Amino acid sequence: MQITVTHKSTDFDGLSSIVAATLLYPGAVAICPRNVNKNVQTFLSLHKTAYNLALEVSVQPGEVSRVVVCDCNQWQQLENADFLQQCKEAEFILWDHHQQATDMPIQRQYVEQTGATVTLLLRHIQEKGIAITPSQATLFLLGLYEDTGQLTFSGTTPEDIRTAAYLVEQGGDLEIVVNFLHVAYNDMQKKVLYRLMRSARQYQIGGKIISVGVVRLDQHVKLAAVVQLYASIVDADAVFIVFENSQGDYFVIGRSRLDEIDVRAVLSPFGCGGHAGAAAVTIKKEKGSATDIRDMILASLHTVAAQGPLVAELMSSPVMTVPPETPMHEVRDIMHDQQIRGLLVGNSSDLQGIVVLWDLKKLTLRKQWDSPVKAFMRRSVMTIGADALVREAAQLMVQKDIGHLPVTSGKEVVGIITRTDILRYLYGMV
Ligand SMILES: [Mn+2]
Repeated sequence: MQITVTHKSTDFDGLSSIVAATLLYPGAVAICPRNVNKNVQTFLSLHKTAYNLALEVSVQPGEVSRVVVCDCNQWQQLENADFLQQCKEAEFILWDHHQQATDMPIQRQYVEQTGATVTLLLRHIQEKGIAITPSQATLFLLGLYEDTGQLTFSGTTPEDIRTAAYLVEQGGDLEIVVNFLHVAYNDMQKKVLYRLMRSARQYQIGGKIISVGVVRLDQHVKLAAVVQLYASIVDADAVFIVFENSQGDYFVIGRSRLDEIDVRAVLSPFGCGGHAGAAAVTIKKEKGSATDIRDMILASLHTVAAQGPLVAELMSSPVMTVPPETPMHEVRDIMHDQQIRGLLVGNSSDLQGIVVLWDLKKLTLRKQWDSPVKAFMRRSVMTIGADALVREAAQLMVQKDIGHLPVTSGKEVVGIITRTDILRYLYGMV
């Protein structure tokens, strides 16, 4: 007998992966854990018979010839771990998109960083020309959409998006998908959300908005959905919530919507599993108080956020300046000849102002072109340190709506960084 298995607290990616795996391994039976997420439970109560699922393995361990593990790679995540560990004759195969090393005796593995595990399985299903039914396509689409936040999470790959198109072509029903992805929040979840709204604090780290909160819980609550909702309400780039249970242990959930904030890296000092965009970790109370844990997360955030190119690496240097008495027609000619959109006024140790191409548009009278630049320049000039991160410069430009930032080292102006430099950086061209 061949079986396909997935993690407890089964989500749609886990469920769709064990069903997809039965297509790749004909004759295999998908074993659905008893402990599944609420929306998966609701879906199954209506669709159970549409898929060939079993709730338990009906044979002896010695009769299992193959175990296909999907969407998880640790023994402790599996419901039937004890049984499976006795399947000494079985070939173990892993299909997964998580990156941490497995502790199972895997003989063959298909592990890649796709947005959902089911994408990997569907690549092979398509290559082999195996047909899928509309109800299978709908389930697979649910798995794909849930794990990629409807194709919006930063871990979503082009292949995930192509796979979504393929599933819709095969009859995947988007209306059903949206119906089951929508989660209704229960009273306890709402309470946790209110507490989060009141207690979590916003920090600005490396130019990003990070929200960190501590909440005490006295009963079991499904937290991931609450944290997700909280993150979208407060509009933070990343959130980390420390939940303390009645025994004093902690459960930390991190969510990020930016590549630069890898929540798994931030939580890695605690031995965390998960993805760059979504990770969670259990921490024993011996590690310290809830505020100690929060401070450790903040310290780790500073280390992770401190990574990235510096303004000094991207700025133009040396920087061109003109004296305040320079007539505007000369300023215009310099900008034209040098193909620059902004010019600093004063000198490198005494910055007096800045004039940008836009300011020239205000000049309508002929005699204005003979007036000195000091009459038209902007006097309050925002600057940034050469040792700041490029992404901090980007943040400042967006906040203040400016296109040029003179770069300082001590009191000296040592360069300039422009909107164009930032765009080249953001699009990965440097
Ligand atoms: Mn998954």
